[in-house]
Amino acid sequence: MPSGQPAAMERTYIMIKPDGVQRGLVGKIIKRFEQRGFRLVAMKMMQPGRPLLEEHYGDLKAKPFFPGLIDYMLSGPVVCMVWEGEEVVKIGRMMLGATKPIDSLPGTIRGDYCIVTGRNIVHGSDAVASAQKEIALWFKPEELVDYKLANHGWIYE
Ligand code: IDP
Ligand code: MG
Repeated sequence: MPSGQPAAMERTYIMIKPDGVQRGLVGKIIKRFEQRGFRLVAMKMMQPGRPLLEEHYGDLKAKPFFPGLIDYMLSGPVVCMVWEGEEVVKIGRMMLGATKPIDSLPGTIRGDYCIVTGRNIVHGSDAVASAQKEIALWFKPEELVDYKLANHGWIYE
């Protein structure tokens, strides 16, 4: 893509994990996406069940940490969100920081708020295709709200 050209609008699935909720980080995490300029498309709090979590993390089923990961995700409510904006999948992952907090730079969510991989606060889709799958898994179409952000023209050229 030539530089200066706007990239396509994307959506990503961001989920505050049970440790993020219990540690009172919900507002801080939402604030980071808001202040970056992204548009909140959908949000809900829920206690996910095992089948939903096993589907969400289906690619990791063979990993030794999978049972522990599911138990962790079952340990309390999560906050599920869809955020929209140009390059939001890639930028969202940068805002989260690396999977392992030891590699997460200060200034990222994981780099600021956690220490171990198994309690890393937040989930974010890793590609546009997985974002579409995850949004469809966690939200009904009617839960995605269509509106124009009043400051859109101050965020995009
Ligand atoms: P991601 O969340 O950064 O996309 P993935 O590799 O997709 O990272 O792993 C999903 C989640 O599984 C991680 O966020 C973390 O909670 C957990 N996880 C990944 N690797 C380990 C590990 O080595 N030990 C414990 N938990 C892990
Ligand atoms: Mg992942």
